[in-house]
Amino acid sequence: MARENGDGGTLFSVRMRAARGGPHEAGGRHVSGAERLLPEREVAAAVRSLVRRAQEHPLGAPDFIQVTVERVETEPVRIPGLPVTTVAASAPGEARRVAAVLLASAGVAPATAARAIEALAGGPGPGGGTMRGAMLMDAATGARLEPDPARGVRVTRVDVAPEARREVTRSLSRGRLIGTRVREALVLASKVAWAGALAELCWSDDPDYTTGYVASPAFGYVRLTHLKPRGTPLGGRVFFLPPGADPAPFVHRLEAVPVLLTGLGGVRPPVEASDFLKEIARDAAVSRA
Ligand code: WAQ
Ligand code: MG
Repeated sequence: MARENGDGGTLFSVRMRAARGGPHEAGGRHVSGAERLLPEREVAAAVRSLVRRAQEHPLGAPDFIQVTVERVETEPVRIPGLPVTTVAASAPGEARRVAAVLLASAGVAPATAARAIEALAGGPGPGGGTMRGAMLMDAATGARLEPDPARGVRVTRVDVAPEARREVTRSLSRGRLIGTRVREALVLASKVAWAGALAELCWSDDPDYTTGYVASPAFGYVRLTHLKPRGTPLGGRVFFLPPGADPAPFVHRLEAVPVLLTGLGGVRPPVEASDFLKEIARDAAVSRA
């Protein structure tokens, strides 16, 4: 039975994926993807805008675009968004040091964090390409747990709640975070944290987008400038699971349970990487005391 959301209408999941050189499952390179969760009256406009986004992608025009529109049959879970911090790093070396420290503080073993960074830098897909979805890693052992290592796990059925959009846009633009990219990444990361990941690591496969992030329920969504070198077409996402966790229920939550963000956890002014590292060390000393 379809349920009404707070906005009075049935929700639809709208998903787009685009590839070049054939469909993904025939070996095409992933170009662009996106997911929305919307009231019915907004579906047609969203489809148009996602098709246009795929066609105008900086990685080059796709020759395969698939858009799926599907009614969501269950009531969405409403969750708050993660708080946002921006850490200004000077180069990938420094940004990745901060990422490693944050991942360790969230319970990811240092060797696992190093393996994740290497996988993203080298191309996480089989043969060193990109993936359409995310890798899953056991935080302790670094073992890859995604059922399909070529595709990865795709987070879908998530969006900002219609009634929270205005406030989310306002908070992000007050923090000088304009555009859909940051918002979509924050929405995704908030669902991943809610679903039970200890942490997430991400940077884009878009050659010119070099800011990435580490997120966790413990410290929120921490953006890191220069997490990847400019010009490389490799990137992706890693979701770290608690040691020994079964990936199946986690994947089910990410793909099948509809989630709406009810707001944002705050946006902090940017902080220099060196100051941020001191801050983390201080907090760690306090919690040990
Ligand atoms: N579920 C799982 N993995 C995904 C999804 C999804 N819905 N969407 C993208 N990915 C994976 C996939 O492997 C992509 O190749 C990779 O992530 C990168 O996707 O605060 O733009 O859309 O300034 O290129 C982060 C920082 C930007 C934003 C990330 O990723 C900020 C970005 P992209
Ligand atoms: Mg991309």
